[in-house]
Amino acid sequence: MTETTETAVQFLTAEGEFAPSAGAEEYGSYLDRLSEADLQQFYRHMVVVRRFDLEGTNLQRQGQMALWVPSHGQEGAQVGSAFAARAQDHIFPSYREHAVGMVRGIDMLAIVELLRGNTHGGWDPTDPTNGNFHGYCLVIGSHSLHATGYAMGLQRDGLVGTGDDESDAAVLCYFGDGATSQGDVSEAFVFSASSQTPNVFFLQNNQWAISVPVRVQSRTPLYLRSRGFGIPSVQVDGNDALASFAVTAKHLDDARRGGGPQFIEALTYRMGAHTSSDDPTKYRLSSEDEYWIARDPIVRFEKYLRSLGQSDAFFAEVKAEAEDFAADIRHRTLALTPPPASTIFDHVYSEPHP
Ligand SMILES: Cc1ncc(C[n+]2csc(CCOP(=O)(O)OP(=O)(O)O)c2C)c(N)n1
Ligand SMILES: [Mg+2]
Repeated sequence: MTETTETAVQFLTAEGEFAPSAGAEEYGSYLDRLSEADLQQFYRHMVVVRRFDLEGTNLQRQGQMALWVPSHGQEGAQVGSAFAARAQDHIFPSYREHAVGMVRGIDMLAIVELLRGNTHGGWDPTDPTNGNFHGYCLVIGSHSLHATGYAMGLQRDGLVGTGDDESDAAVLCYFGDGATSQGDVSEAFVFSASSQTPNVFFLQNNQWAISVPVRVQSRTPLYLRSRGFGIPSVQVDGNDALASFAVTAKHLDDARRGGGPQFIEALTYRMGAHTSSDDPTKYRLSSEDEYWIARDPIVRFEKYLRSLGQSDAFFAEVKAEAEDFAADIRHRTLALTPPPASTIFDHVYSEPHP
């Protein structure tokens, strides 16, 4: 039905118990970087982004958006990995990395504006408020090339492998299981391996590429893919935010230090529809959903925090915060006005022409 997690690095079981898996030893020390406040932030981000995501779906159903692309179910993979990145690292998302954007501190209304058709593109990753978070990319896998090219640029600017934690940078690129079937991703692997670029390729294997299951796309587990290109790889339980954090932190460190590209396959599940234009009940069984609902990244993290003594008041506070966040997004969405048509050219030509 779905890939197992037998080889995957895991710290938290589906029941929220701290029980490191066999392959977890080399990653354990990375968890020392997390304070109690960080753990609370992990939870807060996951809960708030899930509520944000639901509001996006609601707004689409009410005719306020052309399309919505849900992140529901993938919050553990996204929040853990995004937390592992440093301020100077660059992030190349595909199109459902809402939680990554939130961790990087972008104004989440920007995602609504994009999917409402309310911008003419022109996302500026160099704007200091955008956290080195690059634009969403709907052309599957294409941004793996942008990420590789960007990393080659960092090398040429001398921003890799100097041993300086403050300035050495890496590039974290997110894509899906379906994207691994694209030529662009293979080409990115070739160039990245040849130039030993500071890339971490973070695959969220959410088990589906719209209606095509991952087993149809690959005869081997996907984490083995990159090894033929000379890129080391690891499989992680993506619904375990701690494992996602620790594994990404290690491989980003390796990449920043000049260790070349790294590949992470995070096993997760797209709990809802591919987009608001999709009906997953047409192609998958509810038993599969149930299997993954029992592995929900947020439920597991809540159980873990409760086992550490986190109070009911904290969980109630986060829930209220998520409601406020969604209400604010709704309010600001309804207040949006279309940009002047002429601004479409602002992001196309570097200079005016006749
Ligand atoms: C080059 C290209 N081909 C096809 C599509 C249509 N398409 C949109 S999403 C998608 C599936 C992508 O699956 P995956 O990479 O697993 O990412 P997920 O949506 O599951 O996060 C396809 C084929 C596209 N957007 N771009
Ligand atoms: Mg997928």
